[in-house]
Amino acid sequence: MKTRWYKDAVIYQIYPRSFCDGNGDGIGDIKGIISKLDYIKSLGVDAVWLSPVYKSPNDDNGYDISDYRDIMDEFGTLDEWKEMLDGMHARGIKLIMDLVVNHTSDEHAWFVESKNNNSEYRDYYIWRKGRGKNGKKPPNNWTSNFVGPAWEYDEASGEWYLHLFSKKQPDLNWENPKVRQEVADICNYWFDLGVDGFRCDVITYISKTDGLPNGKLAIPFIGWEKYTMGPRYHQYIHELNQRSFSKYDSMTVGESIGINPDNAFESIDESVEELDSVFSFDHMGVDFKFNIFPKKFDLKKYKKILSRWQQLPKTCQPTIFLENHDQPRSLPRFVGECKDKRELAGMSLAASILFIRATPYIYQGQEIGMTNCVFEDNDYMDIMSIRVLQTLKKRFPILLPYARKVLNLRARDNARTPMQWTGGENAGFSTAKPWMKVNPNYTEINVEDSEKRQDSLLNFYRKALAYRKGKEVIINGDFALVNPKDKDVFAYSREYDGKRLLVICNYKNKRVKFKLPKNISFNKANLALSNYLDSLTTPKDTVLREYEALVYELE
Ligand code: TEU
Ligand code: CA
Repeated sequence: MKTRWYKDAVIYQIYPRSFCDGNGDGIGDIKGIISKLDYIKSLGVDAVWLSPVYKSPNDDNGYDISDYRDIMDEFGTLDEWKEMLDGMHARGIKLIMDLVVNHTSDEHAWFVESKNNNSEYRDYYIWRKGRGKNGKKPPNNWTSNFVGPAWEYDEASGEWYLHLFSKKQPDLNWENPKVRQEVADICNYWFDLGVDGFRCDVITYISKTDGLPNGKLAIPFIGWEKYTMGPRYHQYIHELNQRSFSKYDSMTVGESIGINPDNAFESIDESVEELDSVFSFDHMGVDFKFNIFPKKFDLKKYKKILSRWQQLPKTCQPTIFLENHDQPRSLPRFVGECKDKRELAGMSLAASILFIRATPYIYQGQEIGMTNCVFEDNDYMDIMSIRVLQTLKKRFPILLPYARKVLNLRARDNARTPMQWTGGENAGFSTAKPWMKVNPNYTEINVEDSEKRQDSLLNFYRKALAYRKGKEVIINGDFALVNPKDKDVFAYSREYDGKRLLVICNYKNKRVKFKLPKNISFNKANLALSNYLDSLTTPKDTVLREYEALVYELE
């Protein structure tokens, strides 16, 4: 039975490698997570999305899985994982695991077997003959998301295998019914152990265009292909839903590149029985062209995109996130140089997303306002950053100075620096030298310090989450942008059954005018939440202070 609990849930994302090190080897682990369960509970979140913890050679930090039914040695054991799950459930926190099934690791037993031409596992992956004389050219022009061709040649069999990410992440062949049954079995294995749902990694990639035709080159130097939302995407996900997701009171969220408000209905409406929700990336593209090249953040555009998701029928559940392990930090990304107003800016961002109709995701460190980090070439640990730098050094060294700037802004490493727990050694993340650079601003930005101050961003998140809980107007209310053309202020109203909410958030580090539209009338107003001590108790035409955020209940 589906209770659709995710409609009133806030989900906290943990990137385990960087969350907390429990055994002093410099790498975050399950023991570390267990030690922070009370902290997670104290935030008021309802569930945790845990990035992959399965066995993996870590070419892509766990997104390359070599055994779907066991835990990575560096992270601990299955018994520790069970202890963690029990600890979460005991606190009323659900667990969403990461399901990475577009590809496996090349060290997965299936792929090792698959290298043998005559094995029944050959067809678990996508093997093709090459083009050109002797087949020494890749089967098509597709490029991997991590730079370079998406095909790797295998001498022994004289064929190529497809990998849309690193060559250590061969793509599974979903056309093979056995592969699809394996995936359902894996999901059921974890459901039976008690997990509450899955975040489905690059799930729209699973069905490839028939015949694997050449794709259009759309991103200079990097390429782009036609492999999202292939012809049997819906069929495969519906089948998985029937074999697994629908049998449990679960929730699923797809990482769904290619899904947008126009085609979302056929993917997430309750009637289609596929996924319960998706992450879309259209709002992450407002300040990065092709997801790579920085451009100026445009709040008007941003609001328009979010608002389009809000207009979907109530049987489609939107999601909202500002950060994850693949994105730079939201401070100062969406709010400009905030300097000494960093926490106020974080509050304005928080208030702007926490009261729309959506399941919000909060990424570790976002709740204390962790920021991007400055990296030298050798600091980068992410395979993507490393490959970009390597390729440029080899082939386009002239572009390096520009690329270094872009990389610093865009790198996934920005979100992966260790969680800043204290102002002490290694930010309290580990007693040993952490696996990757700690952001030097940990002396100033850390949980310990945030706990001490009533007016910290951390405590604002707590207040906001507590306020949100169980409010029909937030879960189900109609959404309308207020002053959509305003380029400084993100304001909106919600309405449900006569109850109204008005949210006003200044995204700028300056004072800006706010005009209350005529159609918003009320007899009584109650200021439910704000980030200044002396905010107006009744909304009216006013001048908002730097990053001022206001939430009103109207009657
Ligand atoms: O991400 C998919 C993906 O497309 C990103 O890696 C993208 O390339 C990145 O955001 C830069 O734009 C998922 C996981 O979230 C990511 O961590 C994995 O590396 C990737 O899949 C492969 O599993
Ligand atoms: Ca460890």
